[in-house]
Amino acid sequence: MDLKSFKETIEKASSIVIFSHVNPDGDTLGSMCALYQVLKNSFKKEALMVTVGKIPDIYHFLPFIQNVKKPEELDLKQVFDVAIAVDIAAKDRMASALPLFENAKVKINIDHHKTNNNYGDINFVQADASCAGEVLLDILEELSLIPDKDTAISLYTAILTDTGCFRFENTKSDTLKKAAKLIEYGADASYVARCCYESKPKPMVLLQANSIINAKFLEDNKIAYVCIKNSDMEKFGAQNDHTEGIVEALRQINTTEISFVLKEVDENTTKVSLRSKTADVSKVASVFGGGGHTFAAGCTIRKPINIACEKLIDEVKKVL
Ligand SMILES: [Mn+2]
Repeated sequence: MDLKSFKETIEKASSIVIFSHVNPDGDTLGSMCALYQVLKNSFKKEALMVTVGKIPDIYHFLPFIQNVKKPEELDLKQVFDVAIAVDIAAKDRMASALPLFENAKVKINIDHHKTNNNYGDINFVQADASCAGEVLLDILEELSLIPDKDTAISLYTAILTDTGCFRFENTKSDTLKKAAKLIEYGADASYVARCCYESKPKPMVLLQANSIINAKFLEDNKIAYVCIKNSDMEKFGAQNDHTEGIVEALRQINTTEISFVLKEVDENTTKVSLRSKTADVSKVASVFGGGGHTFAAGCTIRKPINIACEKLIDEVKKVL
């Protein structure tokens, strides 16, 4: 039903905009680039791609990524026929680009977050899918559209990165079958892995090492966390996206049950990433207005980093 209206809506549209979430990752960018190309090749539609925040350098290999625009380059009063959000758990994750989504005549929501409240007119939300890329691949297959090589590379990137190289609990038999299909469609697995995991800028690696050295441990080492201040970032010449991977590195310790990273955005704003092995950290994130998955969640706390840290520790202890 939704699939039929999806197809008809796209066919009728004369203007389409695709959104990835703020501070984009491999899933949201890979899915967006894949969808862009499907619209171009199969529907003959030239869509606009939008993201807020820096695109991490490692994702510059994604086909068509250079076409992605920032909201400040656009007229936010424009009215598009169709707006499509990919990998966006909640509308506010579109940040300053949100007006473009809200103004659109038809809103489509393609996602895999269990906290997604079906905010679109047409919703494809599969909480059991490993990533938004998997949901998109399902849609393409239902429509009998075979991804070309570039589309396959983008979708494979979405699956590879959101499953942490097929290691996380969201890696199901179906996930591997889809990844295998994408390789058949032309995605080069070792090329994508090299781009995503062996192309880190030096400041990122040094910041990670420094963060691990400065990590703190609580509750018999069950909780591992680190506060990253702007002064740490400056010391290594690191950029915002260079904190990625630190929270997972802390979870790798055998005693860690819950890990989290607090990142100073400014004097009164702190960004938080949480990971766990068994505890539900999405509950912690939602206390502060954030969200995500059981074992991977995030939020922003409107407090200085030290105060945010104290409040967070209290909530983390509750779910331990
Ligand atoms: Mn995702």
